[in-house]
Amino acid sequence: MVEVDLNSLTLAIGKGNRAEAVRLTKQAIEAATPPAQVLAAMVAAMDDVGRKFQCNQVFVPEMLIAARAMRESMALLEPLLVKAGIKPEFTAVIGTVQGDLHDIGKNLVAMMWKGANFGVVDLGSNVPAEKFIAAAREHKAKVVGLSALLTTTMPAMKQTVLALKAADLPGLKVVIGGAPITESFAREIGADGFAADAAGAVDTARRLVAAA
Ligand code: B1M
Repeated sequence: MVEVDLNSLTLAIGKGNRAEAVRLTKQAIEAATPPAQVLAAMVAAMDDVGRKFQCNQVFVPEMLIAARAMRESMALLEPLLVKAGIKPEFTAVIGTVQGDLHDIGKNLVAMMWKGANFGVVDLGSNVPAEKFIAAAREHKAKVVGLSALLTTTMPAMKQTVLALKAADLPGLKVVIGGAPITESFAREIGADGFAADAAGAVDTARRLVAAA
């Protein structure tokens, strides 16, 4: 069996080298590397890019090409993370709030929710509150998940939570997350739940729906 160097995968994504990232991801999958380990190597790349961005060592274009490499590698990993479900437990709507274009973490949560056998309606990024409300109503969702990566879009998250709570959607639970989001912010804006990462988002959604 081929020994896969996950550090090289981290480096390839960090440099935005898509071909190399895809090659190494395929190699890791063929070598039956646990998907969680492959994912951790990918996430480490984006953390590193973020640190370098803060120190002005890389700029937006570099972040963008790294994100593209990550997306292509994640597309290969997704089928392994998503177990084949026959009938979804319940439907969850997810999106990144208005003004925010970051979607990698949100995609991870969507992936994990699919893997947990939830039906997932992914609205993408830069989603206005009305779109969340319409989708929750149309799909009879039990959960709406909001993601925000910018401190400047936290007010849009608050506004979306308030709008969802004001809409006539009995029993709907709102789960929030993203790098600047905390448990106390979730309480402050009236969200039903918070998760620090994609795996936690599965537990939080399940717990809230079971308690409803
Ligand atoms: Co931007 N960016 N970015 N960016 N970017 C950050 C977030 C930043 C921290 C970088 C930095 O300064 N170190 C910084 C925000 C600072 C702040 O607000 N305090 C920043 C900035 C400033 C910006 C711009 C303003 C830059 C500019 O233009 N001057 C701009 C804003 C654009 C906009 O949104 N309007 C911008 C643009 C971009 C790109 C477009 C170039 C690109 C996004 C591409 C894309 O997503 N398709 C990008 C990227 C890639 C990043 C970093 C490098 C990586 C983000 C990422 O994908 N992380 C990021 C630095 C960093 O975070 N290290 C940065 C990996 C991902 C797996 O983690 O999304 O946190 P994350 O998700 C986690 C958890 O947060 C959680 O689960 C995931 C892990 O399991 N989670 C949830 C997320 N959503 C959840 C929902 C839940 C539960 C958990 O429930 C529903």
